[in-house]
Amino acid sequence: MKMIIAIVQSKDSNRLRKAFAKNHIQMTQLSTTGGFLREGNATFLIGIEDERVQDVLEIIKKNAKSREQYVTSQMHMDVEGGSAFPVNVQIGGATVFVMPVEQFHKF
Ligand code: 2BA
Repeated sequence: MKMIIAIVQSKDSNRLRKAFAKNHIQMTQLSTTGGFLREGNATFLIGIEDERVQDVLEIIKKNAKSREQYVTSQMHMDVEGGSAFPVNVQIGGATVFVMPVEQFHKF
């Protein structure tokens, strides 16, 4: 079994949640905040059998879009002493971690 952690943009989260439901993939959705932009994003926790990992990755790939965004990053403001200027960043589609699960219990 694997634990997949997928961070996607909030804009894609509804579509992705529906795709997981349609494919009978159990998951937990968390409302999270990106450390750089400090904007809301969504993190999905998906515990899944090894043989279905590829299916899950395909679903994420299909439903999470990459976007370019001009932002006035709070981090730049912090680091550079308040001089806010816009930077162009490419966000997503998805940042995905796949980890082995040592044990899985439901009590
Ligand atoms: P944020 O930390 O808000 O980052 C949003 C986007 O800003 C990133 O997109 C990246 O293109 C850019 N970015 C991040 N740090 C930067 C920096 N120091 N200088 C210039 N640009 C920077 P993604 O790479 O697609 O990441 C999207 C979100 O995924 C991130 O939101 C964060 O919440 C999460 N993430 C990305 N890499 C991660 C990692 N290694 N560990 C944990 N979470 C991660």
